[in-house]
Amino acid sequence: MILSKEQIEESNKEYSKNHKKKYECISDGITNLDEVIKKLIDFQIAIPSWALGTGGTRFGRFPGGGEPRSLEEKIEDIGLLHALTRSADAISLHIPWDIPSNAEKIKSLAKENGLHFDAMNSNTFQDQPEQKLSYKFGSLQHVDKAVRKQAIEHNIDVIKHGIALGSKSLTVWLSDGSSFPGQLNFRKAFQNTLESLQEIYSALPHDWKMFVEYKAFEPNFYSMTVGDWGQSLLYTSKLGNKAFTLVDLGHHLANANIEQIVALLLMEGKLGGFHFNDSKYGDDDLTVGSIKPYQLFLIFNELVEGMDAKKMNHATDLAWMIDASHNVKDPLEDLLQSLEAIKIAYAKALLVDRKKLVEAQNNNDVVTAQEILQDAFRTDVRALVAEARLRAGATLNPIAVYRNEKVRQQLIKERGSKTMATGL
Ligand code: LRH
Ligand code: MN
Repeated sequence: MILSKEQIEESNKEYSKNHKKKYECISDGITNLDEVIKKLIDFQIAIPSWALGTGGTRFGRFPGGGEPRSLEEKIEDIGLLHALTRSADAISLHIPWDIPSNAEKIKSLAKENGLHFDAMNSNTFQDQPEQKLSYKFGSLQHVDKAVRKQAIEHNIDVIKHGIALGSKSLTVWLSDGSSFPGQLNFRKAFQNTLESLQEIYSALPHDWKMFVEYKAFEPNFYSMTVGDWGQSLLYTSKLGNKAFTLVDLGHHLANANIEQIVALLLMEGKLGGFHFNDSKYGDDDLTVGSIKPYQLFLIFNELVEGMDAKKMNHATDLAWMIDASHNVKDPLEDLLQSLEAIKIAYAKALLVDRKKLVEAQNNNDVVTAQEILQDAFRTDVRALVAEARLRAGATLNPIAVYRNEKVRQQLIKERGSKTMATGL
């Protein structure tokens, strides 16, 4: 379903008066206003191809209807998100859930929707129907060299799909690990995994990156072979300068200080990117900023400080991706909320008075340092984020337009109420 420019302009008329008032109110206090708005416009987030349908758990899945039945329809849905927000100009594909039937056709359809392909994701955490050897006891770590070989070949196959689509990176997340003490020799598992990753790494084109995503637990519940940022950094340091660590916000043990992990990975030049989501307990894959918005702000605070210290380009030097699943919400509305939460956290981090903060830190003035951060966090920046959308040709109020245009109803009429998208 395409949203025309006219529909967007028409919809903005209803909200522009209220927006102007709010925007004038916040903008007169900001010195580097145009720079902040430009940065917000340039900041684009990739949408996962596996999160456009209703997700589920082992206890049940309740599809909401109108789910995309093909990669083409997934591109259409992401195109709609981008038209509404001008903030989601990329797709992150998962293979084999979304194998492109005809790469050229898929690439041009994406282009028509203003989209390109971000990181490709391999999958050696499920056995495919025609697969010879099982990944029940792992893939790149497996004690059997033949299983490792099969998994390496799959990753190289995924790179080939990515090259055909113009992607420039591969994300490797491994479910490998163990569920009981004694089941696994940790050292051999690490060495098998490193050796396997080195074979995949050597198949990367010169201008590609490899992201090694860590996770503390699930589906293994005693050890994960890429279990935390330290282990991922060990792999990426041994692999080479095209390998980086990917931080999925839901992949940490309770109360981990993720913003400190981000600061140190950035310092080491080994932070590759993010899978944004939120969680209260485990890898809940909930809407970004819905449970711990202050943590998300603190992460962006470290990102802005650390990237500026290295003169990095905020929009292009790291991979910004959402990785969420939608059990009770309309997937597209949930993704619109996540996009908004990410831009809000970034906008607040851009408002932090860095000079005063460094001064307070150098004077061990703890209260002032905390007040400087909380002042930015407590600033309502929604009008700034909306202004960035408006200047980029998007809507002032994406969810309202999505509902007023009865998008889900139209998708159900077009695709049916029982369609199930591939993915989690
Ligand atoms: C693992 C993960 C990984 C994806 C999968 C869909 O929990 O975060 O990034 O491959 O979700
Ligand atoms: Mn992830």
